[in-house]
Amino acid sequence: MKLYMHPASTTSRPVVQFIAASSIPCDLQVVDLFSGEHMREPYAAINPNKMVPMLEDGDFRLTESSAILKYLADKTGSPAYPKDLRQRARVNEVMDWFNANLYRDYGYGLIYPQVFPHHKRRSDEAQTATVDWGKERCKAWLQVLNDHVLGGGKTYLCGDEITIADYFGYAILQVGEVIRCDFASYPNVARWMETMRNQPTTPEVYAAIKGFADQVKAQPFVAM
Ligand SMILES: N[C@@H](CCC(=O)N[C@@H](CS)C(=O)NCC(=O)O)C(=O)O
Repeated sequence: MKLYMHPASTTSRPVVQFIAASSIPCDLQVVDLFSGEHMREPYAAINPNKMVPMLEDGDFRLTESSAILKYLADKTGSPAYPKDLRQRARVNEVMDWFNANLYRDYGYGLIYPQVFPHHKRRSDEAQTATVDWGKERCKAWLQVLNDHVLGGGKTYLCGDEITIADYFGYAILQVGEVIRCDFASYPNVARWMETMRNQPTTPEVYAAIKGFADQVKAQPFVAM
């Protein structure tokens, strides 16, 4: 198998970390997002989304980080994607929650417009409104994550065992380190982030984004 990815890509990281943590035999092929390799042939022809990650397993190609995690977990019989109907439904629910709810307001509302020039709004007024809206929405999502998803003393998002939802959710929330988000007001979230930060595979998989955070550490940001 081959995973087309980039180390600086939020959505590549959970897949790369799951592959590393589960010792899944899979080649990692970097698609250079910075030089626009994903927009050119041959990559653009095999992935019309022109995005990473994409998995290739023989003649089967799969995009969407969440779907790739589920495929790899099923293919390898990983306990990180439980077979029990309700446990699996919970993992699916949490992954969809991160993807559809938190990521929209946190990534595309609060963080990316401040960090990436092509996400910045055209006027100061629109930029401020976007970032403020994102921050307000994130307060509500983080409270849900803290009180409900991670409530009841759970170690991981779906119980006491790590699941693919943890790799997925951590990759999304960790991006906030670039704008220096502080989760102290959400103690269950802060504790879970620390648990994920301490996974043996985290330092290597997250090295590129940490390097980027260092590069922008003097820039002022609106953060949580
Ligand atoms: N929903 C997709 C999103 C993939 C995505 O946004 N990939 C970004 C990197 S994190 C990308 O390839 N961006 C290239 C571009 O927008 O030009 C997934 O979860 O895999």
